[in-house]
Amino acid sequence: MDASVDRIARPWGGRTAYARHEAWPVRVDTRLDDGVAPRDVERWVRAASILHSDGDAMDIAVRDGRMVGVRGRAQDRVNHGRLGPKDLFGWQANASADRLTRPLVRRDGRLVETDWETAMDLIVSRSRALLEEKGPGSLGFYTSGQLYLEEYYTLAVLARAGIGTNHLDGNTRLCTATAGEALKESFGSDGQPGSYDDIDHADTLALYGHNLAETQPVQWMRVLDRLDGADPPRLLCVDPRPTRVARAATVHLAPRGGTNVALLNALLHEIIRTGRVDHAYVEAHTVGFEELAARVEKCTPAWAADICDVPAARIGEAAELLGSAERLLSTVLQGVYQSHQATAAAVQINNIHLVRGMLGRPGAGLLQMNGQPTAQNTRECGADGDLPGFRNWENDAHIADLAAVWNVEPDRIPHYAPPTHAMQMFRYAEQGSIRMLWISGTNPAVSLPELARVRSLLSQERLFVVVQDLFATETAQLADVVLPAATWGEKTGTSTNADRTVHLSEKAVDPPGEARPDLDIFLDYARRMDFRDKDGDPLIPWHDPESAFEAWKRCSAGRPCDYTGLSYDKLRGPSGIQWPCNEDAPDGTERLYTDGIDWAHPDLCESYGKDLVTGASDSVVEYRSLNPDGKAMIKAAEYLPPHEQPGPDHPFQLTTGRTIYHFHTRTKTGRAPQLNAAAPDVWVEVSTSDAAERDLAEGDLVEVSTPRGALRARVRVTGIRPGLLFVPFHYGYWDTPGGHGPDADTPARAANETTVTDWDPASKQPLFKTAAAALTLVERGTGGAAPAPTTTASAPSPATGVAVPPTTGGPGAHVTQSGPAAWNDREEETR
Ligand SMILES: Nc1nc2c(c(=O)[nH]1)N[C@H]1C(S)=C(S)[C@@H](COP(=O)(O)OP(=O)(O)OC[C@H]3O[C@@H](n4cnc5c(=O)[nH]c(N)nc54)[C@H](O)[C@@H]3O)O[C@H]1N2
Ligand SMILES: Nc1nc2c(c(=O)[nH]1)N[C@H]1C(S)=C(S)[C@@H](COP(=O)(O)OP(=O)(O)OC[C@H]3O[C@@H](n4cnc5c(=O)[nH]c(N)nc54)[C@H](O)[C@@H]3O)O[C@H]1N2
Ligand SMILES: [Mo]
Repeated sequence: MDASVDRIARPWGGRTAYARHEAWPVRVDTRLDDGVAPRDVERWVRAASILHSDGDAMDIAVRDGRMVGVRGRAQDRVNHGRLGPKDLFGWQANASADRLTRPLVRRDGRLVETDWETAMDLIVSRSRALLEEKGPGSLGFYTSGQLYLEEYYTLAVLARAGIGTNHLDGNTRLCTATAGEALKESFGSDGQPGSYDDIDHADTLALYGHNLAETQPVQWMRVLDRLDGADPPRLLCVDPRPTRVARAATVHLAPRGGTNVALLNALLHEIIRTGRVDHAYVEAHTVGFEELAARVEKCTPAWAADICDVPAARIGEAAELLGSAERLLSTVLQGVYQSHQATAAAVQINNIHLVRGMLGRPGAGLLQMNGQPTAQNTRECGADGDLPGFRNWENDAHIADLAAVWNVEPDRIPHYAPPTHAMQMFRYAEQGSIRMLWISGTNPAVSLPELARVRSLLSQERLFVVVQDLFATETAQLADVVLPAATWGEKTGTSTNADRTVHLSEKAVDPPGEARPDLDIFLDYARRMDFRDKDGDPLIPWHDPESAFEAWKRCSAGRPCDYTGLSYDKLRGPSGIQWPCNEDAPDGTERLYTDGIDWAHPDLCESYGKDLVTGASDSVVEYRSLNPDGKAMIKAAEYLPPHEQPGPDHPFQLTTGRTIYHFHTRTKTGRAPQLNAAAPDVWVEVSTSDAAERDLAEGDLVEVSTPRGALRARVRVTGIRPGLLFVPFHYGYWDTPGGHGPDADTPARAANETTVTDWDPASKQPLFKTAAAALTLVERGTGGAAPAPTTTASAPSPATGVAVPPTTGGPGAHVTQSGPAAWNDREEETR
């Protein structure tokens, strides 16, 4: 039976309950343009979503050379046919009239249209001049977590072995650097241990700083379906906001911002104290337990209760859930990775799994999540601060191996220091040692911390900025050359989601105007630069997505992320295959570490590790003595208070993040009418008690300020923890009168006007979740509600008694849903 549902008002659709250990039922979500019926669709083209890390498989409906809709793929292992609101509506932005269709170059201070020849010539001549005058270190590349594997790999080869620069990183630094680092610290190498299928088997789910309901709505549907079925899992949520996850939780802890390590140390203390350690597992597969036991010995729930402002009894209940679990699945995301002591905290969650032996079995899994759709590929291809194939930059054998794959001398690949991290690259650009910065698929003028500084450093005369994007973003407007890119649906490539599932997305329609796939742009640049290998042959001999994929397979051979068993043809078969996929595992690999730890041996590991608190690197000698046999490493960390604490001038804590309806800087979702209507402008979440104390009400206009800057937003009074403010970071300036930044006509509204330039010592991930802020009234509301959704964590607190109109998407928001469409209270409870 098909049902039609407003999927803006009901983002998760109807329930298909299932029991533990059963297969998650299929439900196919389809949205077609108004007036288009399924029989009107000429072709369905295979793709996977690129608006989160879930990797939801979907087919694109094409008619008359245009996209007219999308449909979830029933057979896919990830989504079993379901799609989230952004998947259902976001694709409409592709056809937006303001897409970039021609290259732009800056002349007399203004960006003007030009042809590809002129634009590429300019980039190539600047690159050559800089190489000659200042050397490879004067060029930097800042890329994305939203391109395809083939594009990152090509960029990594051209930057590392072509130019020979160490300055290549992704916006994944802002996103999943901590996931990668935490996996390296505990397991010696990146590589996600768990699988989404663990949701089907777990008896306990623990979500740390992860608003799964809004940021991976399809896996949240899976959790909701299990909660409605037989033998439902117990749920632990650690988040200071009343997210949907928090509301469905068995135990919800809402700690003070930046205190994750204190809380986790107390949870570990309790697990050890109550005798829940799997000593056989610890003995067989780990090193470092004694140090952990000593470190957390004094970290009682009462101790943590003071620091975290969470009742000690509640911490005890949470520890009891974790300690009594027989199959525990944990997920971790930005409430940990972008908060204070990010890596130290993420590693303590690994430690819970190691001491409890909760790895490598169905339901016993760990997901150090990704956020962006292809962040995993950025990391494995070495387009961020890693080397391709998770090779270790400090291990000469790994460099020699990579050099052999590329047929270059090893000294051609910079490995004198760790690959430069993004925050450092922007510092180099500010100071003038980087003179050309090529930015692809990211919008740092909205997404980096401390925007006034970012705008000013990108505007410097001496810095040559290339921006490759779909739209004239805030960043593009500061560029010297803008290259119009083709995107999802207009180009072919592979992407790997957070649970190592590889999907192929194929070209469905032509890109607008002269826009070109990112791969073609990088290949064109490499050809013009005439990069050669050591035999004088082209360094990059591949010429299209499939040949790039084949080249990557050779680079991945024998590494943890082994793709050698995959091919485009195979990816057109059963939908979604998890790496490693090779001769030994031709159908892919559901879980890592089913039989001990594979990649932590000193000769194999990706990193020799760091001190979690200071970030100081360990040497190979230290690593060999700590972990000669390549076991998992249990690393302890002491809690330290956040650097920026509330005080008299800035009495609040400020955190930032997401809502279900928007993706990042809204370049796509802001151009999809249903999504934009659901959350049209910025707001600030204030607790009921803080609002009462300061005489603030729903809809009041306030200023949120920190030592860096300020923004203006309307108040939404919610059940957020008292003392904490939350601002969504989606709202920049492209759709304001100013166009690119705050000015006389455009009040500041981007969250990152206020965030701090500070990062985790180990992962170098910036701190978007911990700052101190002040709140002042600018203007009383006129009775209208804040422009914030009511279906989500930002739902108004019932305690205020203020009537706020519910979020709906109107007629265009209806989606068909095949299969049973049961509704339950959990769904309706929000208003
Ligand atoms: N709708 C939507 N989905 C997305 C995206 C999007 O933009 N929109 N982006 C994708 C990307 S790239 C990413 S990285 C993911 C991010 O996905 P999430 O990490 O789930 O999203 P956030 O809203 O950034 O942060 C999650 C939660 O962290 C909590 N938090 C803040 N500070 C702390 C703290 O100190 N401790 C703890 N325990 N929690 C804290 C916040 O209250 C928030 O609810 O989402 C992906 N999916
Ligand atoms: N305050 C605060 N700041 C944050 C965060 C937070 O929680 N709080 N989260 C951080 C995180 S986790 C992330 S991931 C970042 C995201 O930050 P950004 O990466 O800056 O955000 P996006 O809006 O996704 O930018 C992607 C850009 O790429 C373009 N694009 C899309 N597809 C393609 C393509 O195929 N090719 C090309 N060339 N361009 C394309 C889009 O139009 C867009 O301009 O923000 C970070 N910043
Ligand atoms: Mo992210």
